[in-house]
Amino acid sequence: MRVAVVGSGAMGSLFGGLLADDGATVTLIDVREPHVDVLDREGVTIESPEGEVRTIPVDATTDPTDVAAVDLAFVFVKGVHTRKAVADAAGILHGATVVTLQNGLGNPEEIATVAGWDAIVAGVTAHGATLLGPGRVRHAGRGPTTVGDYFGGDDGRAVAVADRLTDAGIETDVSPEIERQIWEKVAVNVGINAATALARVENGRLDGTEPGRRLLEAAIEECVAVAAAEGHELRGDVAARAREVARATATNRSSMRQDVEAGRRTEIERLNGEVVRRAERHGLSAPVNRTLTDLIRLAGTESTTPS
Ligand code: KPL
Repeated sequence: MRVAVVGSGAMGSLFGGLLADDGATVTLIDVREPHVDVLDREGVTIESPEGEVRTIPVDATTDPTDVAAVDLAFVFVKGVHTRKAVADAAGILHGATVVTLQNGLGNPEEIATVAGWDAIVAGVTAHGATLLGPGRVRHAGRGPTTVGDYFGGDDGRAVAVADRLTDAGIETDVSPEIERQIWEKVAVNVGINAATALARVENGRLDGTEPGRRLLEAAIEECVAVAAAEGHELRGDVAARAREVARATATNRSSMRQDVEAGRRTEIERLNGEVVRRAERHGLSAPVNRTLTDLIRLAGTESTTPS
């Protein structure tokens, strides 16, 4: 099987490397030249959660037009880059099953405009990975991965993707309600990421302090209302689940905090910003998410006038 990974940072390199180790012919695509040089020359080096290190041969390039047609493509760029990345990789995506496990809302829709609606398998993953340096990834933790045929149809493609990933050591199941599961992950990120980025605190402070809990719960309440307006009743007490995640990752710096501190663009427009836009469409208001979004726009490298 020929596989391409569009956006081969930590997660893309990890998934691509594990698939290559399982016998797939994998090309990793990324914009970072030093990273791509090492990947192409030496392969991808993965440190497992148990500390075992191995190097797996892969092809790598910065130019997606270099890559011949594939059977399976993963899009792992950050949501702010999806539109451009899939436009640049259009030649690879045509005819392939295209998988997105990216954070936030709106990625499947953007990818589908290039790859076609039937091609999209979307999902969520709890695997964690960190890029240690060019060509080198730490597989920080394992967790469940769930995929589904995002725009309906039968489960054929999602089942095939789940089987392929599971064979490669990435335990994956298939859900008929994948959009709701994506919303449930989004709600956790909406509750934790922007607040920790703005207050420059570790995740645990959101559960461990009164203002932290208030902010988390208010942002999530608005998110849950928007999901319901879109036909997705999120299960159980979503805020309690997010507080559990904050406790479980108490000493982590959230990804958005890391982005703000490093001067990188954040995922705010795919998370809280998207909640605000969708709230407006449904005649709802989302003042907490609007404020969090505007503060991140002010603090970071975002456009202050997003479309
Ligand atoms: O997914 C995360 C992120 O930082 O993006 C959480 C769950 C908040 C862990 O840090």
